[in-house]
Amino acid sequence: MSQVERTFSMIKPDAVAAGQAGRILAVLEEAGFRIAGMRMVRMTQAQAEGFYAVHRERPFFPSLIRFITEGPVILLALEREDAIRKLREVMGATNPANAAEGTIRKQFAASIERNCIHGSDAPQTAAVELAYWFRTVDLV
Ligand code: FUP
Repeated sequence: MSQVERTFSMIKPDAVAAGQAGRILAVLEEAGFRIAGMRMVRMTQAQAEGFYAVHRERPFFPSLIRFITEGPVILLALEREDAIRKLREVMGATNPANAAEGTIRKQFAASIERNCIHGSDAPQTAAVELAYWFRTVDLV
């Protein structure tokens, strides 16, 4: 049985700068996600490096940090039945070239790096990422 859970999402700087944040939020709401927390931040280098720490040895890490700090992002705590799996489904594949029709990345993303949205990939990651950006008492 699926149950209501929370996941972490982020509308990335490319989509915010392109004025696509509202349309992405509409897709998420239409997919049944309830917004339990929302905040706009311009990440510092240190915040970005901490958030993406699992990728720090990867060749794309410096470029990823440059991208994610280039402008503001919208941090989201999203709630739904089976939220983690469902968010990954509506986001589409990491590389928009491989993303299915109708997914957010297919519609709005330009490349594997500038891919418009983040979503936690597992319950443990969701817990860590939510706690990184939101205080539990601020989620409604
Ligand atoms: P995802 O969970 O779909 O966001 O994808 P990953 O965890 O594999 O990657 C995290 C982020 O690293 C991606 F959103 C974009 C970036 N990335 C690159 O820039 N280049 C790559 O080759 C792979 C990932």
